[in-house]
Amino acid sequence: MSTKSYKERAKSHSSPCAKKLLELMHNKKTNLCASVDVHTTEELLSLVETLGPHICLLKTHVDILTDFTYEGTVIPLKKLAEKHNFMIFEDRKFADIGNTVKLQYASGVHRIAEWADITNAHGITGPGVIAGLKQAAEEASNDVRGLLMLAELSSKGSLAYGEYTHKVVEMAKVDPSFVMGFIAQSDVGGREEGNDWLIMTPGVGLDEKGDSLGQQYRTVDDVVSGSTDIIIVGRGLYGSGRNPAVEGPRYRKAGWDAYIKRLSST
Ligand code: 5BU
Repeated sequence: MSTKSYKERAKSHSSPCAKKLLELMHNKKTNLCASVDVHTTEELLSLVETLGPHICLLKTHVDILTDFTYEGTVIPLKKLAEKHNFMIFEDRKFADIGNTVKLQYASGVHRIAEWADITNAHGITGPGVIAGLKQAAEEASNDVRGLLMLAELSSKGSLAYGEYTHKVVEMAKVDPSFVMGFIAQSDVGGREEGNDWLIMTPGVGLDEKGDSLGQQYRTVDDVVSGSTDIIIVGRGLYGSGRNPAVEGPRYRKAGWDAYIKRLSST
């Protein structure tokens, strides 16, 4: 777990993308990432307009959208990101050989490398996945790009633990300027060489314990007092019966208070 402030960590981070995100978090006073999994661009943009002021990061799954277009979806999303000052993380979970992920990241209808500040990948295929994605990022955009490696998952029965998690953390060390951290549920380590990995944690909910398809929720305090730098919250913000205008500030406050508590406990 890092006990330093986001501001301090921004100064010395090896990843330009992590630096940018940490500065944003410090300035905006939020460690909340909203995960907005909806069917239409209209729903997405409307939720982002409401949640935008409270988040440091928006997590998307653009392959869920039935009406995705670059012009109709990405351009307005980027405008909202500028207006409300947040970054964008496409949760694509790449998992193929380097050459294929390079093509998938840059091409197709989504052209993720052109617009998403951050994406993520499984380590199952080996370090070529990192090299392939990095090449695509460099060719597609002059903006900073960051990669999160999937070290642990929130779902029941996940096979990503123990030796597998350890090997993914070792793999990340091949490129600490592009790999900015991990999707994880705990402090996965790997800081011995001075790498200051960011830990982002999904499966966070203040009211539910899980869903009927294996999702497991932990509280904001539980994860942030452990090692989580950024909380990823989806249905807790906009699920049925929830008012995003109320839940946005509620999760933001919970996340920030837990971070301040962690800082003052050191
Ligand atoms: P939820 O509505 O808060 O359950 O949504 C969680 C989001 O995080 C959803 O988009 C998942 O795809 C994503 N997720 C996750 O829940 N657990 C994981 O371990 C990983 C991603 Br990796």
